Order: sequence, then C-alpha cells, then structure tokens
Amino acid sequence: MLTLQSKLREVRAHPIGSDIIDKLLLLMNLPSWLIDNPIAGGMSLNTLRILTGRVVSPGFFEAVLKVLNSEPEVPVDTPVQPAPAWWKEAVFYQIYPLSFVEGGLRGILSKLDYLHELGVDAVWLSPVYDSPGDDNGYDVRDYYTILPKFGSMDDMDALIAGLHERGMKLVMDLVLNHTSDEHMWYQSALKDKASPYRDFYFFREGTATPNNWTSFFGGSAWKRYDEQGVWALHLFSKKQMDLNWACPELRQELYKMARWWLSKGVDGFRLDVVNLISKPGEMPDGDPFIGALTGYIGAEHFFHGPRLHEYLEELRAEAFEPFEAFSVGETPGIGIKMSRMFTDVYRRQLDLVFLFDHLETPGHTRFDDYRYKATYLKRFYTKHLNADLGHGWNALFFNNHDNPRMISKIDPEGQYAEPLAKMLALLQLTLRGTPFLYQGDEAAARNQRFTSIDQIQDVESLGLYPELLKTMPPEDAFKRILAGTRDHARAPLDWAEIERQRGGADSVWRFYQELIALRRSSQAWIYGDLEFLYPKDKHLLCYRRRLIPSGDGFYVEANLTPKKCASHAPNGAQALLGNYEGVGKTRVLRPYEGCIYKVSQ
Ligand code: ISL
Repeated sequence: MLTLQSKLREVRAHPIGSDIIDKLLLLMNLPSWLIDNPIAGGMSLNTLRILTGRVVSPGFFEAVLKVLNSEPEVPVDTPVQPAPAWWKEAVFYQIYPLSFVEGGLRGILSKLDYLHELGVDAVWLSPVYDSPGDDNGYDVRDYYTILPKFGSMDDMDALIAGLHERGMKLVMDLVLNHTSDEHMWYQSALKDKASPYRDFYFFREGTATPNNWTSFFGGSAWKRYDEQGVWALHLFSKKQMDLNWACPELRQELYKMARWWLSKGVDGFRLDVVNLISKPGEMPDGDPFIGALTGYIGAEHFFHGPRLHEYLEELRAEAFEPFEAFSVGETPGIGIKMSRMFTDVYRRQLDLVFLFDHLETPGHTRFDDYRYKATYLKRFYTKHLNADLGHGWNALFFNNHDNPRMISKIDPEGQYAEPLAKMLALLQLTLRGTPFLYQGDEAAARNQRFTSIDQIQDVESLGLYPELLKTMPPEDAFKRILAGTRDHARAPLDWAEIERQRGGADSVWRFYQELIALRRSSQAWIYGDLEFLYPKDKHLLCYRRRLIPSGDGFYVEANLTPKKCASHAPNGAQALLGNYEGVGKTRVLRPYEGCIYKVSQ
C-alpha cells in the first residue's frame, strides 16, 4: 500500500505510478531525469506535495494514490519466449465502413480480393451495428442488427464467409462502455424507474449536477432530463450513455451478445475505450489540476477504475475463451507499464492494447497546430519496444479513424508524402509487434483541406468548437479544429488513386505489398529479437532483427529527417528493400529514406 510517506521511487516502481509519471512528463514536455535521479527518487510524496503546493491542487496526490492502490497485484517479471499466435503473425487492416467504399458490407465484400492481393490477413471492422449515427456507429442502438445503410445480417454472414474462404480473419469493433440513448435498454431505463434496465446506466437524482466530470467531446459529462428529474452520465457525446458495469445483469447481457457474434464465426474484437468501463459508484469530483493537465476532469476516476481488471478477466473468461477469440483493447491514457498489466498472458485479460503516446510529440495534444518531428519516433520506439514486455505484445500503427493522417502531421505541405509514407510502412512492418494498417495508408492518404467549420461533421470537433470560442477568436478556434479533427481520416477513400498506385511499379501501394511479403518470408520479423543500434544518432533509427537459431538476421535503418544523413549499414550487407531507387548503393540516406538489409548473424 502506497501512502503520502512513500518515496517517489516507490511510485515509479508501480506500473500505474510509472505510467502516470511518464504521462505527466510528456504532457508538460519535461525530461525524465527530473524525476529519475536519486534526490527526487528519495523524496516522499508529502515533501513533494509541499514543494509543489502552489502549482498542484491539494487533492492531487491523494487522487493518484487511490488509483495506485486499486491495483496491488502487478505482473510477474520473468521474460519468456512469446508463444506463437495467429494475431502476432497477421497484418491487420482497419475498415471504417462509412468511407471505405460505397455499398456497405457488399461493397467491402467486393474488395476482399483487393485486400488479399495487398497481403492483409485480418480485417478490423469499425461498427456496422444499428445506430442513429451520432458518432458514426460508436453509438450502438442494437448490437444484434446491422444498420440498413450497410446491409443485412445475410451480408454480414457473407462477409465472414468471404474472409474465411481467403484464409483471412474478422475482428469486429465492440463498444461496451456505452450505448446510444436510443438503445431499448436506455429508453426503458429512462422512462421507468422500475425498469429491469434502470441499473444498466448511471442515473442520478437531484437538482445539482452529480459531479464536475467533463465529456471527452466537450461540456459536462451529465445530461439533464427535466421531465424525469434525473441526470445521466455520458463520457462521450450526449447520445452515448455510459453503461454501469457494476450491474451483473448488464455484464451478462454484454457477454451473451459477444458470444452470439463469436458463434457466427467472428474471430475477435477490438474493444472500444475498454479501460474506461469501471467507474466508482459514489461519483466523486475530479481533481481540477489533473483535469487542467489532461483536458478531462474526472479522468483519474475512470481511466483505470476500481474494478477494471476484474471485469476484463470476467469478460475474457465468459465470452472470449470459449471461442479462443482474439481481443485488442483501445486504451486511451494508459502507458507502457500498464499495457503489460492488461496483456500479460498470466492475467488472462486482453491479448493486445493500443497505446497512443507516439501520435503526438511531447508537450502537444491532437488539437495543437504544430509540425510533428519524426525524430521523436526514435525516442518513443527505443523506450517502448526495448522495454521488457513481460508476456505481452505490441500493436504497431500510425493511423486510425480518430486521428489526422500521420504523414500530414510530419509534412503538412506534402513535399515528402511518398517517401515518408513508405518509411512509416517500413517501420510498421519490420519493428516488433502486430501491424494495424488504416484504410488509405496503402495509398499515402493525406489530410483534407477543410476551410470552414461548416465542412466539419465529427461530433467531437463540433462539441469542442463552441468550447474553444469561449476563450479565442473563431480563426484560432478553427485552426485547432483543423489540426485535430477526426474528419481527416474519415473522408471517402480515393479508389481512382488506389487503382493507379496498384498498377504502378514504384508506388506506395506496391511498397506495402512487398513489405508484407517480406515480413511473411521470415519468422524473424515476428518472433525475432529487436535490438536498437546507434542510440546517439538523433536522426537515424537503426535496429537489428534476429531469430536464433533459424539464422535469419536483418538490419533496418530509417532517416527520420528531411535532410541527408550518413548511413550505418554494415559493410557487405545485402540490400533487400528500400523506399528510393538504388537502395543501399550509396552511404547517404536521402530525406526519409529507409532500407532493409540481410545480414549474417
Ligand atoms: O482520449 C481521447 C483523446 O486523447 C479520445 O480521442 C479517445 O481516445 C477516443 O475518442 C476514443 O475513441 C473511441 O471511442 C469513441 C469514438 O468516438 C471513437 O471513434 C473510438 O475510436 C467513443 O465511442
């Protein structure tokens, strides 16, 4: 049990403590030696509290201690050889059905040969369930029905069969933190206090707002119903009502639904914001300092809630294990050590999690209008992938439906769009972990050129905009929206461009195809060691992958800058693949050039 008398180094030794410290340092763009030195490490939290009293709110340390003490059991520290699994070997491709192709599920079915040709092994399908579409399907009205716009259950069955015929897998998106306010459970619960579904949600009576929590999409997290005299919790949009996992009947309903999909042949799930599912029933206020820092008041109460691990174990045991289903959790706000707590095989919770700390550089959030320096990727991966994973595994991605396109963040003008897209692909397919491509990555899709708020559709941006207007002029508010809006990634795919690239010889598309084939040609890319080299070189990310005893060994280097840099490739190494012509012919790497070599061990 950690207390105010505990030393900072003891907090650092706790996985949640370590991740919170890292997160704070990242948010404030402070170096880690500030904390990781003997003087700071020997300081008690109480001393730190006195020293930081002017900046930090009085309840901050207690709030952090509460989260830390909610997790007494930490993963065992014995590294083991990773056990083989299909999802460690697979290349995933995320489809956002609204903008992937016309024709919904039938349209997707018509593109399976396309995906197969690219080399993809598994599809993660963003929600296609019945939904009013307030958050493009992440507001589920009925988990058992397909939204008519996307097709029917027969089309879904055809999609599952079509994928399996090609040896591919299907991972559905499962939204278990909330439902639409139009879900039958919610409608019944709201209208009738005695409804069997009343306890499925967080209703609170009284005139005052139950607490100060804010929604991820702007404003209070509580919605008022004057007629019923109640408040209801929504951490996301006003139509996405949070589910109360403390209610055992709710959990059983959710497990039943997951089993129903698995019995149809679905191979696993991507679990939407799954680290948010446990909330303290007493609904305490959030600490204002943590709120100001993270942008979300109340976060310390729900980003790792009191019964989170218990729920995840139960979900796995009751819904996933009978089908040997795969699970990847979307876990905003957690860090590398906590990811081990979720994915350690002995804890039987999740197979994989998505971490987001590489999507912005330190000191920045998604809505900041800034240029992303790709050299940060070296710092991030060296720390992140070097760390002992315990028995866990990594997910490798640069894009998804919630983020502007990475190549536009690094190079807004698009001068290096092609080499940059290829370099990111090269990292994604040769580092250690499971790659998740997002639709359009294979054709170097870039951000949109929105010029006015009227063109924005994303519920998050539309919620944030009026909040921004309270403190800044419209031009500045729009600049922030333009920097961070999720609409960039949700524009319809440009199939004409994709087909052009598919037919071209040196295209980004072809490069992806070659990389995927290369990855498949040697198990060293999957299960091999990863060793980072030349740590002092700030511009080049260099590493070796080796599988002992198969004999395969590879050296990879990537120039993370738009300037020419000297190569470190070992003499005599055989150049296999690169993102420029004449790979490995000179000792100079061009802007964002990346090369893969075969080396003897
Ligand atoms: O926490 C965030 C920013 O730091 C959010 O971006 C958060 O991670 C994200 O909004 C959660 O995403 C998922 O759940 C949302 C949905 O809108 C997203 O599309 C989905 O990926 C609510 O279901």
